[in-house]
Amino acid sequence: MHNKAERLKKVTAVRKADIAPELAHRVPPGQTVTERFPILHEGEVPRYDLGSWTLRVFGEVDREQTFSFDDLLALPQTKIVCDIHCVTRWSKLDTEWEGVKFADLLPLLGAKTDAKYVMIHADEDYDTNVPLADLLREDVILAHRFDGEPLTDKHGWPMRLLVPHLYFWKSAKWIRGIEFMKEDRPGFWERNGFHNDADPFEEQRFSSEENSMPEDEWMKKEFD
Ligand SMILES: Nc1nc2c(c(=O)[nH]1)N[C@H]1C(S)=C(S)[C@@H](COP(=O)(O)O)O[C@H]1N2
Ligand SMILES: [Mo]
Repeated sequence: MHNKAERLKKVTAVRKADIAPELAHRVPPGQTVTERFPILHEGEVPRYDLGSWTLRVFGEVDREQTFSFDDLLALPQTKIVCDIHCVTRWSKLDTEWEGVKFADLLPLLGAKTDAKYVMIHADEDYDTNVPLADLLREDVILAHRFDGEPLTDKHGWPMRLLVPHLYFWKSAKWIRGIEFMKEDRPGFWERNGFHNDADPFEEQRFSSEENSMPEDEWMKKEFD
């Protein structure tokens, strides 16, 4: 790891303007870098018995299917190192994850050719929409490990989606379903004022200009 990256890690919150030039291009506008891992979600942290946890695949597919945790572990596993960016203005660089690449899973799912959109369903009553093309990027995985360890409950154990190139609300924790759709449909935050596309480098935070995000919102939340 570079010295500057090492130094950066000692600081809790670094504004983009204060970040080393060789890292600055990785930090989207309006974001602050943290070495910590904020915990954000609606509702309670769900608890599971791994043996009865399932991931249901439905909608525009040839036939509905259900995957167990072991089914997913039996598939090729992919490690990803990526930066993550939350709409509440924190970014975290060089995060390490492991799981099943969405592109590796897709051939098993029997999605119909006109299913261009996906709704990811998660507990508790969370959902988020992502175009299939975005899910097919090389670094999109269904993650079950973070930083060399199984996911913690609060970060989405046993399985979460990881879509590094979009704001982190698209990276649903506690995923339970993948629904293929012909037409796009907004998920939870997308129905509640957030941008449908969520590209952090384009600052696609909100669906309306009237919304805003205070700079220190995330610092009031829980962290690892
Ligand atoms: N099931 C579920 N997944 C969720 C959320 C949620 O409320 N429920 N919140 C999203 C939001 S807004 C963010 S920023 C990230 C936070 O993930 P973290 O707690 O691991 O940092 O989870 C996303 N995934
Ligand atoms: Mo978020």
